[in-house]
This record gives sequence, C-alpha cells and structure tokens, in this order.
Amino acid sequence: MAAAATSVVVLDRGNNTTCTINLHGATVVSWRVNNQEQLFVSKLASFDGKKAIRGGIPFVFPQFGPWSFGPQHGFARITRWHLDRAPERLHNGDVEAIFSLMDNEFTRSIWNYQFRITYRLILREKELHFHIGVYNPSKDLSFTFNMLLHTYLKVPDVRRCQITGLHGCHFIDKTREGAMYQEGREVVTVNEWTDRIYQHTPQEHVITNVVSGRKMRLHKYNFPDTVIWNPWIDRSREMSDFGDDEFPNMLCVEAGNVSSPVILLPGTAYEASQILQIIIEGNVSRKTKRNR
Ligand code: TA6
Repeated sequence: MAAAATSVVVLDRGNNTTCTINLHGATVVSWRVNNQEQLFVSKLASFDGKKAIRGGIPFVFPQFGPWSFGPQHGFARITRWHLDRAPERLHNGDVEAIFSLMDNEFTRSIWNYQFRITYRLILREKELHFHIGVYNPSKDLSFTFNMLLHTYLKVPDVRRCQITGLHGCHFIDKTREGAMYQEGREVVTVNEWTDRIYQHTPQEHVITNVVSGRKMRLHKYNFPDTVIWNPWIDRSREMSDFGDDEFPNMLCVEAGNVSSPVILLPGTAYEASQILQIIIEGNVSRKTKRNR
C-alpha cells in the first residue's frame, strides 16, 4: 500500500495552478486552475496501487476495452511508471515533467513485446499539454496497440454539457450491442447511459458547461477517435469504486486510437498529443492563433 499511495508528482505553476500525477498508471489525478479542480475523481476511487484509479486521466495502453490476454483497458494504467524528469519551470513560466514506462516482467507476462513510452506533461496558465511517444526498440518484431487518454472531466451537471465536433461521425454504440450509427446532431448531449466510440473525429472538440460554466477545448493530434462515456444510474451501481450519485458530475471525453490499432514496426516510434484548454470567453482558438 505505502509505495504506490505516496508516489505523486506535482507540477506547480503558482497562482493555485497545479497538476498532480500518481505514478500508478501515470494517472493525472488533479488539474487545478486558479484553485478550481477541472478533473473528476470518484470519492470511492482506489489508491491501493493495484486497481486503476477511478477518475482523472488514466492512460489506456496497449488495449482498449475487454482483453483476452490481460486486464480491461490494458496494463499501463495499473503499472508503476518512472519519473524521468522531475517538474521543471520553463523560461515562459510553464512547468514540465516527463514520465516513462518500459516493458518489464509483468508486462511481458501479458504482452510479450519490448516497448518504451514517454509521457511529457506541460502545465500552462489555462492549458494542460500531453505529448506521448511510443517506441518499438525491437530489431525484428512489430507490435500493434490501442492508446487512449481516458479523461474524466468534472462538470456541475452533465445534462447541461454539449460536445462539438462529432456531427456526421460514425460511432459504435456500446449501449446498443456495439451497433454502428452516424451522429446527426450538431452538438452531442448526454441524458442517459452513454458509451460511444466515435471514429475518425476532427482534431478539436469544445465541451460546454464544464467547471464554473466554462468551455473546455480538447485539441488532439494523431488520436483519430473520441470515446464519450457516462455510466448513468444502473452502470454506476455496478462499479464499487464509483458513487451511485456521482454520474451527474462527470463526463468522459477520451481521445484515442481505438477503432484502428497502430502497427509499430521495429525501430520506429509513434507520437500523439492532446491539449486541454480552458476557454476564457474572447480567447481565440488554437487554429486562429496559429494563422496569425
Ligand atoms: O471508455 C469507456 C469505457 O470503455 C466504458 O465502456 C466503461 O467500461 C469505462 O470505459 C470504464 O472502464 P473501467 O475498466 O475503468 O471500469
């Protein structure tokens, strides 16, 4: 119990803006901006260093969903990661830290491949950046994997949230036996058990009515899919590490490689990234900023 429970790394940018990572799964367990928590963590979440942490941003790899060889959502979220570079203040005031996970006896007992993942987190004033590199050091063996950031956003009332950027996308609906549908709504809302894998989604989603009624922009790169999840009433009761009354206060918007696994050839690497940005009304979108 002791080792895992105490292994947290804190990025502190000052101004009550911090990001806390638990080495168990390199799970981001808190992102506070001016003292306001942006992420949901269940009050029943387990920090025993064994079970996945129910909330924050668990790191899903190398499998999304049920797995015949190993645990649901893979082993990365239940394995202890290494802190490669302790939190460091950059010249522009941002704070950066780098974590890594390599194959070990446990991972090879489930998935017999060599790999190395680097996970660089950068805490900015109103943004959190995630840069991921997956490397295949093998001389002759390729491997395939899924990868996903299982982001639990904290929301005052999920029924008031709207998600953009899904219109026209095809999705696998896990609440309807995995049947495939096409999204007809301009903005997606959540008013029931929702568990959908949207495929080939655009690089940007805006989620409205997150903490303090603000909007959150999720910008992703090399993560072609977006999973939207809320367990609602019945599924909440099935989870021992999730309160029956907590579903209105969380919304999972998860950027990932789910529908088409990545094939990584020997000696090659794969990079992906995500940016979570709190939108202060009037601040310009990432695209416009770049076009300036
Ligand atoms: O990402 C959505 C999902 O795959 C749902 O199907 C639900 O199972 C959720 O993940 C939580 O999974 P977990 O293994 O953390 O209980």
